[in-house]
Amino acid sequence: MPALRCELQDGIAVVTLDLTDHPVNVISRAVKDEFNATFERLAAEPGAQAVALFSGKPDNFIAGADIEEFVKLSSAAEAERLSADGHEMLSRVAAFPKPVVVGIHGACLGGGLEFALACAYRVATDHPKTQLGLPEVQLGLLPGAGGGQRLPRLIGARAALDIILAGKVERARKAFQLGIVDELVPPAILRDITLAAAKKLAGGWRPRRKRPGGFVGWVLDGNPLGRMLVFRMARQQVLKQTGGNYPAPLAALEAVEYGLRHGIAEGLKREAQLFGRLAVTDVSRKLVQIFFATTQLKKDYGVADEVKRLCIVGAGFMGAGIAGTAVAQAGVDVRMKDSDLPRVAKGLIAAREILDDRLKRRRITKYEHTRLIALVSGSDSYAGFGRADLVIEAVFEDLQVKQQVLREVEAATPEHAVFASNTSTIPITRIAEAAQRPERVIGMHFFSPVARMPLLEVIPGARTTPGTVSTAVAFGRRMGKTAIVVKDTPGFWINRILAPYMNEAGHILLEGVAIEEIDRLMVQWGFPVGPITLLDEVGLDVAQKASGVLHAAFGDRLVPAPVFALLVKDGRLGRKAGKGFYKYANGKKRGVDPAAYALVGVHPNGGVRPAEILQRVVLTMLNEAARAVGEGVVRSPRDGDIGALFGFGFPPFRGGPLRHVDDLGAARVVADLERLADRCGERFSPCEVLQDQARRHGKFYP
Ligand code: 3H9
Repeated sequence: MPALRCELQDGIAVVTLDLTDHPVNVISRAVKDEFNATFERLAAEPGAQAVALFSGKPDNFIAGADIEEFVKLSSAAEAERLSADGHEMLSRVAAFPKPVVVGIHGACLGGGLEFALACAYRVATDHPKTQLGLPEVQLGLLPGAGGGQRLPRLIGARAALDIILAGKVERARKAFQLGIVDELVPPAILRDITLAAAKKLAGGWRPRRKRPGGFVGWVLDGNPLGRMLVFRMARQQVLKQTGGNYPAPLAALEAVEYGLRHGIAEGLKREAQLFGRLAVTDVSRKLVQIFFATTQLKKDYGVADEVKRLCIVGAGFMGAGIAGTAVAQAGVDVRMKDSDLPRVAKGLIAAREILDDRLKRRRITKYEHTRLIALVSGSDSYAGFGRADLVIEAVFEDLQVKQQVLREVEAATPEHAVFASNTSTIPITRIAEAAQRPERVIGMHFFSPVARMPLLEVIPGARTTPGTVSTAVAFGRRMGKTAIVVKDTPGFWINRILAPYMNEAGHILLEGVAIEEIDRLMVQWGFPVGPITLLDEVGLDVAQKASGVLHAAFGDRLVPAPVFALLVKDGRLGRKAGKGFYKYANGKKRGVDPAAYALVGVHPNGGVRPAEILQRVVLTMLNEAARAVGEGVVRSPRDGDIGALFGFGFPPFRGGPLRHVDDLGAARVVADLERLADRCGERFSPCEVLQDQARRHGKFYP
């Protein structure tokens, strides 16, 4: 089926892109060929004075180049050619003898935006679905169809680098303010306004564009010296943020700088070369795999949920976080309940803060803010639960308390309502023992802070029905979360694989390694924060409780390092208490607290070598992850890896713990674990899954 339709309307060639066999529009090789042929024809078409391009999809403009094609690229030269072909097509659009305009509604990303940038005029709808950006670096690539050349020329180097180096996607309004889009219109008049612009341009009118950024913009972007400063600062920031682990942003920076220095033609050549190199790197391959794994996960259990009213029991930090995120993301009616009104009031304020934050960051309008706030209400009774479709409890982590809440909720809610527990340590099947309707009981384990953490673990109990799982997954997704379905075993997936990692950091600390040193090494390895900082963030009491449960379930292998209990006893619960391993003042981390060393009775003395620290903390996590996969805790290595990436920031360029085992090779992991078991103890004994893989050269991924 051809992807392009073309019709003449009042002297304008209206071209519509619609890949009928694909959910979104992408620019594949075949689409490129069609564009080339269409433009060749239109150049010679006397009835067309201008060209206007639209998408035939209801909510998508162009999602970029076809990422599926990247997977098949076998050499840098082939990838370079792909980019050069894109340049050729878009240079033809940019130099087309008749004005080409675009009417954008829906996602306009990567190659889609690069197409738009090559056009003479861009009109976009002000709809929330209209988003524009160059997310290529998120795939370990750079904008390879001229984005790194045309965007800085349009909006200035500073603003362009801000988008390109972070792989940012902006809403239409912001894109308009930045000057990426020429006109912003409601969807209903997109077509008319775009055609009118095409007509005016055909008549000789030229839009006048102000360079954004005013005087400062001129000083920094408009002269070589200012630009040098911009690039130097950008390079420093990239190095700081990527720790040198991601080559794409630096390559993108080079392509932009080179183009501004040597002209667009040379810039495009350099861009193609760098794109070619990046496309075949291991990092890009991993990030592309993560993209596909995440989109596949969106489809699993992909039935529409019917949740219109969400009720929450427990208006504490978690409950309020769930309430605020649910209303902000899913726009549902939310009712909170706690035991007394002051608690409810506190919860309502905390939920509202999430909406205030969205307003401040202009993710929602004032009008939406007011409308959404009105959707959240609270009470100290179960009044209002009669209309609940889903109830999430976030009360004290105690089996009896949770079972009591379950009984009360069942009495107050309709038959169809799902009861979800936000427990992190209690088996769902145990909670459901108190249920009249155990088939409607499930676990929804959110991570703190709910508004920011992207993962949700969904845990069916022994008697939970598939329909209940679908409701929980679908609602989690509406809340903007990536949901993985995990088995009802202690620690589920995330805490199970985090526990040995945190414990090992504790053991190493007791052997005399400085706290900052452990954290620094793990950040250098690619984690967003080190394990000791993570402990402070999670809360030492929470970590102690979770590690206690895991110890009880799995025995000495997961014995908690004694440091946690010592800190908890001293009231050092981490950031929330203003003291933990680190000191905190005014909400900011202020360095390691020497008192923490005194408390655990060690003085940092260098201790274990860095290479051994890395090996111990990483391998113990990989070992536990492999074991848990063997027990079916996650449904696939893909779910396990996505969980680790989104749950606690396992370094994306390493693909996830199971992908990392594959990269290292099970035989090597087993040999290293055996050496560690001899030296440091039985807890390192390689699990059966790894031993088996080592014997038969097996892997988690085919
Ligand atoms: C690029 O452009 C490079 C250029 O600079 C230079 C080249 C030389 N390709 O996410 P969804 C599929 S790099 C192939 O569930 P949503 C996706 O896999 C590209 N397939 O929908 C899924 O397939 P399936 C830069 C793609 O509404 C289906 O579409 N662009 C592509 O939640 C539905 O996807 C990006 O990085 C693609 N480009 O979100 C944007 N995009 O149903 C990546 C999507 O068979 N895409 N698919 O499993 C997105 O961010 C989201 O998909 C989007 C829609 C926001 C567009």
